[in-house]
Amino acid sequence: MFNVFFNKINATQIKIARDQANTRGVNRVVGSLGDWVLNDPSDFKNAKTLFVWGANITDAQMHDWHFIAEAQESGTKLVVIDPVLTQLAAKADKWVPIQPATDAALALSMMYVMVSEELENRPFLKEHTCAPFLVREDTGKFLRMSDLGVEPTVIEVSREQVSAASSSNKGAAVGQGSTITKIVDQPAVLEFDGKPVGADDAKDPRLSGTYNFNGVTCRTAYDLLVADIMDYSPEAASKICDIPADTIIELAHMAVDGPCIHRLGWGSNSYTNGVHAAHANITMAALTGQIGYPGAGTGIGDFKPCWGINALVKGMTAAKYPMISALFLPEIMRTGKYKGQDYPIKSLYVYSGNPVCNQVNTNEYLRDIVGNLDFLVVADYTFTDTVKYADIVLPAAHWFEQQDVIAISATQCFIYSEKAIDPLYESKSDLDILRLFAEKMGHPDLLSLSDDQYMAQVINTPALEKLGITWENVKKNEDMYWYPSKPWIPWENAEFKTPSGRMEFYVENPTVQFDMGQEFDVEREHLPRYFNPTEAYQGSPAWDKYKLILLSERPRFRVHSMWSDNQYLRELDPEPTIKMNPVDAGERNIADGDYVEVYNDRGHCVAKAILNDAVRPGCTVYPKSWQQNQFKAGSWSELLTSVYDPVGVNESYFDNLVEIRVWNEG
Ligand SMILES: Nc1nc2c(c(=O)[nH]1)N[C@H]1C(S)=C(S)[C@@H](COP(=O)(O)OP(=O)(O)OC[C@H]3O[C@@H](n4cnc5c(=O)[nH]c(N)nc54)[C@H](O)[C@@H]3O)O[C@H]1N2
Ligand SMILES: Nc1nc2c(c(=O)[nH]1)N[C@H]1C(S)=C(S)[C@@H](COP(=O)(O)OP(=O)(O)OC[C@H]3O[C@@H](n4cnc5c(=O)[nH]c(N)nc54)[C@H](O)[C@@H]3O)O[C@H]1N2
Ligand SMILES: [Mo]
Repeated sequence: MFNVFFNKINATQIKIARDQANTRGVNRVVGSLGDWVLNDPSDFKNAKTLFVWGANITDAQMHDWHFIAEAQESGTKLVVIDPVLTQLAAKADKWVPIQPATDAALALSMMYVMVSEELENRPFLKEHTCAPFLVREDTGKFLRMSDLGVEPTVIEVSREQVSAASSSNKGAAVGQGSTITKIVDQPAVLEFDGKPVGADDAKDPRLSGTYNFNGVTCRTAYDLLVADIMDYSPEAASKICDIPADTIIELAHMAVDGPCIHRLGWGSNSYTNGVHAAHANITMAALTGQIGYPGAGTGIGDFKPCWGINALVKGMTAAKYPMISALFLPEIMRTGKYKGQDYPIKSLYVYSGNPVCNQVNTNEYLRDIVGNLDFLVVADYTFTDTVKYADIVLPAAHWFEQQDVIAISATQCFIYSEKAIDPLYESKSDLDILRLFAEKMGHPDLLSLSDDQYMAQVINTPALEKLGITWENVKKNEDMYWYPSKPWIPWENAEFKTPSGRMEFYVENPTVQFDMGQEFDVEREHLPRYFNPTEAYQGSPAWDKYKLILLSERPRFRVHSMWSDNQYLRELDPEPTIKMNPVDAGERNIADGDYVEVYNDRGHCVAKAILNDAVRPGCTVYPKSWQQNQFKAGSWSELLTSVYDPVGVNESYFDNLVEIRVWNEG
């Protein structure tokens, strides 16, 4: 409904810049079935080992925890890679307290062990990955059969075939109608006898080898990967990751002895090298072949694509202006320009978000964005940090005050959320608010259907009706599953959504997660690599003044800032706190329970110190999303950098250094 309204009035929409780096790193290797997909958690028990990289499932994905507990009971080993001894890490068979922002180095080193001990899965590499593809040294692109004088073939495939089987994803699709014309120009590989042939025609392609094409050296993608990996012996990576070399070797052996699942959270995602951590991780699956069958997979979260919903409700028109990433907004507001053109943004409508509390660099946000607006409107049902700066506050109805359907992707389920009471006082549902706007802004018929009619338009599609799911049935049954028969496993039969249909750990044409014309180093992006993040490492430019890495955790008793004003929950969790290692506290004469000031060049805040060995020395952790009026001074987001990686276009919540000192009121 927001799209219907905003597109009609030619508004520019803001693209959130979170949870993006992981997505880029994984999807550029396997293609996309949607963001953040992984084997259904009920499949975890089929894994011999479950690796959890940077996720705190007991606190942040509570609905998944019992699946892990049950998997452990049935023999699955749990390995948790996290700088903090979280609740989840405490339950693990093995906790690996990694130095922050070094996950890519660990994964590269695990691959070093696999390759040097010849543990890699060669049949899988040859058949289902780009490993044997020849890469041209001059262009960085795959050598194609057309380079060798073989005419591309043109094939016709039916549209149904395309959607049914992702293997027919090979080649570029053109045209409309019931069939699609595909031009297939195969990447060249070296056949066992050394002759170049099309990848899918080779009997036994070589993983290693060099080919001279008119004076241009071409090497296999596998050789290029191995050359990269060779810098990361367990001894070398041990220094970067602060993990014993023996542990790295042990982890590599566990990762080879499958089936195993690697579940990535948002830990490594929150640094400017996060894309490569995810890219390195999924490349391990290319080496082991452990993906796409029960107990085997690599991915983020546990989302499943929610197929069959219709987004084109009555009144929907195309957007006139492209979306803008939240991370580009400060610059656009400072200069009034976007891509060299005048782009004067005068007003901002905020709903279902609390950016002053949750986005990075609050002082910049307030100065450059809020400070350059003529008009800020916020629709919310609580008095948030963002509401404080609004010119007009619209009291939105709570979800208890309206009916809705929640498509819970994690559980493959539509849940009917019934209206409990009528909206109190002047509050209105978001849709009713938009209806009033539309009327006053000259579009009285824009949102003319009833709430029920819109719901029916969204849900009553042929695809869902086949499963017996209709709006009427969802209302009656209260919850309905769209995948009732078996746990979902992405990439079954090793059919990937890349141009070649294989895992392309060598990325031929790197692209950015959100394109606003920004420049990036294409050469760096072809393969997974380790490099320093921006700030959160010893020796970074900020290191002279600030020596503690600032991490956050999900608040146990809130969802972000939601429920922060709930008095019962505040009895359990009354005020902002920060955990630090007793060694770091001792050096700063900080005692348990002291109020401390956490600060850097960007801002500061005051919180209660909790001394805790669970945090690595050099790291600190705070539960996120307290609101400004709950601090004695400042707020967490003031401390966070707005620097971002142009490829991931993601907020860097953990890529920050701070110092901490005892705070005396006044
Ligand atoms: N209770 C509650 N649950 C929530 C939310 C909430 O607000 N409250 N928010 C929800 C949302 S929107 C999201 S996106 C998810 C995110 O949930 P998670 O995926 O769990 O993400 P984070 O809490 O950001 O961080 C996960 C872990 O990464 C670790 N970490 C930090 N740096 C690194 C690193 O360099 N390497 C590794 N390996 N680990 C690192 C942190 O110590 C932390 O334990 O949680 C959701 N669940
Ligand atoms: N330091 C740090 N900061 C982070 C992160 C981190 O790891 N560390 N993680 C980031 C991540 S992953 C996320 S997802 C963001 C979350 O950031 P936000 O999306 O800003 O999270 P919330 O605080 O949940 O804000 C939701 C707001 O919408 C309101 N609301 C709820 N339902 C409705 C509705 O139906 N209509 C309207 N109009 N309003 C409604 C709520 O009252 C609340 O004020 O935080 C990010 N910020
Ligand atoms: Mo999130």
